[in-house]
Amino acid sequence: MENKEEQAPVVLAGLELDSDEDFEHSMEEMLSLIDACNMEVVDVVRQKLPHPEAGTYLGKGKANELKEAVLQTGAAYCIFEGNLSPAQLKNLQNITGIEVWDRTRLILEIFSRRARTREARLQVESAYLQYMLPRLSGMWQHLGRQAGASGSMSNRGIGETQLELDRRHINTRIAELSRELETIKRTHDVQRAGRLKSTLPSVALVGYTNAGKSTLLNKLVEYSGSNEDKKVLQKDMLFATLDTSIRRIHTEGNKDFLLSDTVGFIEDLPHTLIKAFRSTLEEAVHADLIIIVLDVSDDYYRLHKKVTEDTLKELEAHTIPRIYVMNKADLLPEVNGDLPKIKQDEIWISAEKGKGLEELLDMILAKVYAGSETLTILLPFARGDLLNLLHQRAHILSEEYLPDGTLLKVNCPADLLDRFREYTYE
Ligand SMILES: Nc1nc2c(ncn2[C@@H]2O[C@H](COP(=O)(O)OP(=O)(O)OP(=O)(O)O)[C@@H](O)[C@H]2O)c(=O)[nH]1
Ligand SMILES: [Mg+2]
Repeated sequence: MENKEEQAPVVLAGLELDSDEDFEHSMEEMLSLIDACNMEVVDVVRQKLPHPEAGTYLGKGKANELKEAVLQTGAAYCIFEGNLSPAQLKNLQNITGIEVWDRTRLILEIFSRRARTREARLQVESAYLQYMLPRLSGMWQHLGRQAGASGSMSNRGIGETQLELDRRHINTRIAELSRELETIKRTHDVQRAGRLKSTLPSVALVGYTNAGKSTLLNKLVEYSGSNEDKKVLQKDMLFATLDTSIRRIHTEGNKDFLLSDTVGFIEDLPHTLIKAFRSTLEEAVHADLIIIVLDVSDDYYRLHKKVTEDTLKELEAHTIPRIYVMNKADLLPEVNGDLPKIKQDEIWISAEKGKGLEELLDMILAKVYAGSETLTILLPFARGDLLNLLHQRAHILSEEYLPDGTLLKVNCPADLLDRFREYTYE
């Protein structure tokens, strides 16, 4: 890969199909993705066609124009807005003489650069290998040419033997990775089960990349006066977050909950990546409440909302209750003055300016502690475990020691009601 400091020059190519209404938006998003990969667009080649050309994606003439642009600019990569078939990729690489990436390949590259934890690294490697597998022949053809140039062997022989070896090698590695990931997932499941049984309701922040999820997590931690001072990275860059972070949010009256922040979504998130990141995203799947964070200052936020909802469906998390946070509302002059604005399950806030945090917390608590009831109970002294549970989860209104045990008046969360009914005291 290129030196990280130096931005690799890129020619961006886009094909506008008749059916594609959001082409301009996709091209703009490509600029942000390329930027997130520390590369620089030096030229853009675009074409309008009813459908992609089978062999070269672009039309023949356009493909030659692309080659010219590459020669003129000295670009190191040619990146396509859409996704290319293995054959198209190979042909375009031959035509331009440089490395050709499609959108999926670019997103994989960003993920691989950002992956920090062991789990994220394994997930990205697995997604990358699955992507490469059907595209290997293009790569070996390239190597074969080099070997052929030295004149000692037949291109075909080297290419094909190497290809076969590589396929086998990669398949073995993919299997190995899924075993390792499965082990990590089991550990997570056990940890999650532990949290579910003994502690607090869980709330997950999800949404399009760059919507402000990490900013909101940091602000809520700060606002709740929690002493967890470990901030998560918030940055104006696509896919700043790749791992899941969980923080405990303190509230008055013992209504604490766990808040998680995770990898953002994007339109057409490559399927291999969704699959590979499933265990990272699993935190959202198991939440009691999902907060969908949207950047309302983005003209395309409705599209982002749909992408988020579709991705949740794919993760089978669409039945979990949700709140919609319309974030970055400070950038909308018409509402900025009177934030927060609340409409049913939607709340307009500014995470960055800290506007609407209190109201959002109220909405969260109303949801996760919905169905809670005030009970008067007498707990035998022997049930210290249950007393602890109440202290962790319930809002304790009064507590007094009687000869037979502890008499408590509590606001008990719905999921615990059954466990305490038998101790109710008239
Ligand atoms: N004006 C404004 N900017 C905000 C607000 N919330 C977040 N931002 C900015 O938006 C950018 C992205 O914020 P993040 O919190 O990193 O977004 P994210 O959703 O975690 O993004 P990924 O981790 O990349 O998926 C940062 O530059 C923030 O400062 C807001 O309420 N108003
Ligand atoms: Mg983030």
